[in-house]
Amino acid sequence: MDDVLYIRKMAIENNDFFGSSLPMIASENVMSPIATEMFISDFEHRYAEGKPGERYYQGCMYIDEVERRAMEMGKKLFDCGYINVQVISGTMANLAVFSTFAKPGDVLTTLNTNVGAHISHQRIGAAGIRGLKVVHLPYDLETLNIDVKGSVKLIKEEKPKIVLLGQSLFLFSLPVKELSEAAREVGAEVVYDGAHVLGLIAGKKFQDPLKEGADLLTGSTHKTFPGPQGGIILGNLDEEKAKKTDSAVFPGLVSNHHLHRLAALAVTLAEEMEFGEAYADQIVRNAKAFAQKMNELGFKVLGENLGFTQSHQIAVDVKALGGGTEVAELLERCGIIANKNMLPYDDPKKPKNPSGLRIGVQELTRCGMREKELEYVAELFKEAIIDRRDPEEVKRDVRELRKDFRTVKYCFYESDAYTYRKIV
Ligand code: DSN
Repeated sequence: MDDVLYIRKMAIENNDFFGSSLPMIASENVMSPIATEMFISDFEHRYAEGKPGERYYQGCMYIDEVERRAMEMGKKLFDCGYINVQVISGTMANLAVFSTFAKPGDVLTTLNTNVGAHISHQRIGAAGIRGLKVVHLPYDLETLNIDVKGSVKLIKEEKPKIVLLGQSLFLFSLPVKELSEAAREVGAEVVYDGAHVLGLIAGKKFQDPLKEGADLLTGSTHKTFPGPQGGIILGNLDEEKAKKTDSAVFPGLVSNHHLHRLAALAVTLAEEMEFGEAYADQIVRNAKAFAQKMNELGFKVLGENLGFTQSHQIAVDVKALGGGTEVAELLERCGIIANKNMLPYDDPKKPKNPSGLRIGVQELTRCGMREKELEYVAELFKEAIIDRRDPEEVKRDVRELRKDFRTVKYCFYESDAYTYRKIV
């Protein structure tokens, strides 16, 4: 029992910690209360391998309804003909697509990690696990974006099977149209990894990659899309490609597809249809206001001449202020949670002490903060990092601010996101 009590104590303290801090990791979010409820439903205990109505188990009539409804809502929300809601992570969504559309030895073009691409796109990640030859697209430090001319040339020379677009440090929309045209010429599939911006796409506040020429949109469902940790694959595929992609997920990579997650995803899809546009709009407003204020307060925010950001993220160069590692740790002592991040001019072979910080506003926005509060958060960043005010004092102000912003908004039943729900 001691171990159980200890683990529970850790969980309660973790709730308290995040509920009294400023969580600004760009890949995280909190679920709505009804989506959260799905995690303690009996779905959590069950298996449902196969498709709705064609399961390998009995007892699946209720999850069949949930899965059918999730698929219908997802296709409607993202305006597409194909969806897979069984894939249990964004990395697995990528691996399923890599396995469907390329074989070992084939070329995949993508960005490198220092310019923001995800590890699953790389030789050390899912792309390498599939045995793909990863060739990096050139990047333009002026526009903080893919170098279109160089990339078109590279795609024509390398003739990849997959042109993969999308990043984890994701500030601006990408040249999907231009690169899709080049990809068509060499018969490559265009895959857009929208893990970070999925909620902004759903809310129509970011480019719609499927409309601009991408064949597939992969993602995770717990960042700007504020659902359970999990994955999703969307697109417009013919029947044969759809079947192959589904088979890569099940029976390829996933046995059971975590039914409580699926039910929470279904709830989140329904809530996004109702509240997604308002939420995405406020996220982007908040990110821009926060970036502008940080810049005014003396921080070196990337993309000044580009409007800083079009997404939920901002990137700040803190090399002269101690470097990404030191500054992220200092912020943690102040109750502000963000992560160190490589910036596009950092050496991709040295990720341990990068120049930058990546900061996301999606969770604070979800809890009701608007431009005014984010501008105040920027002031707290200045006090912590530039003025080097006592971290305990900054933390007191953080706690004070947070008290009024713990309720999950943009959903049907608003309630505190961080209260630990004790069963006994
Ligand atoms: N590594 C995550 C991120 O923070 O962006 C995505 O998987």
